[in-house]
Amino acid sequence: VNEQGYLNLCRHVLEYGSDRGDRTGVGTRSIFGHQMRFNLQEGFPLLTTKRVPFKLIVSELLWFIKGDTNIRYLLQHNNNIWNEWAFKNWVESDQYDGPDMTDFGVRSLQDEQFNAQYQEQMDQFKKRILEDDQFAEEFGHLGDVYGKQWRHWQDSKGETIDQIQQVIHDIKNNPNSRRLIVSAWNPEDIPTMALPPCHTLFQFYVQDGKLSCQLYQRSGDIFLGVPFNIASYALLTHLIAHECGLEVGEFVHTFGDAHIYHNHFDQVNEQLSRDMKQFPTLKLNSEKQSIFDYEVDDLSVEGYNPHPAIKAPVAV
Ligand code: UFP
Repeated sequence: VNEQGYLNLCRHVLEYGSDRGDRTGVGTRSIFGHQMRFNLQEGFPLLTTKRVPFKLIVSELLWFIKGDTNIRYLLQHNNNIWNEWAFKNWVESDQYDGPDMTDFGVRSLQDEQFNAQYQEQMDQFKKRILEDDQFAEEFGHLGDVYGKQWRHWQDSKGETIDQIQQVIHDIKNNPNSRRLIVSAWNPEDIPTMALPPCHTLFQFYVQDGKLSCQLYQRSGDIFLGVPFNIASYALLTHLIAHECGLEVGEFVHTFGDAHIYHNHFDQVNEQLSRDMKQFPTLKLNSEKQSIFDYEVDDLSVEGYNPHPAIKAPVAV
């Protein structure tokens, strides 16, 4: 129950994982293949052994659901989680003429002077995205990330497929289907994506009036990314269940490479030393029916009394 499954995963990886190099240069301890289950009837799976920022999960999910791939909407909601990926495109472009930002992710952790420069460039970048339409159009885009694949998958005839609309239609009309799938993994688009999708594919299952969802996540940063991913898919399941007149069932979270970055070990141990509390309850604005109609303020959690947040550097 609760987040025990998550805490067990942390312990398991620390104890039995293999130390590996990785794309970011930070290094991880990792396992391949794992599954956790959350019964959504027992509360909303927002971790309590550290605070997880629910509002950021809401604005990111609504951004995916809108089919938006530009960070401007996120910045308008004070959500900074995708900034580094857009910033990378900007500083690598011909138009950027500021100080050299090569490998800013690793360097900003190691070099304080560089970090100050980086923060300054990032602040200017965010300001321009918010204030300058043309700049936002050009540099706020992350390429063909989730929003594009979920809502506007480009087919070979030049038409687009709305996978979300389609899966909702199928859940309502053919709940026994074994084909209730949304795929974000589009091999043709991988080269133009800021980050190839970590949550690769998900499938729904309807039984006894309850909607369950299983996610296949190819790569999971257990400390920073996964707590977000759990809450995000739990929320998506609630929204789709509500629209389809179903109760929520389980969220099944399946992993490929599940890893803890070497510079997150202290934080994970701190988290493991804490007692878990009751999961909160999700509140939806009951006037909204379609998942396409929600605004950030329509969604909240009640009874969330977590331990304090724990900071850790993001590997970019
Ligand atoms: N990551 C997550 N969840 C996400 C997301 C990213 O855990 O939703 F967008 C992590 C996984 C990995 C890194 O540590 O980001 C992506 O790197 P790679 O593409 O090399 O797997």
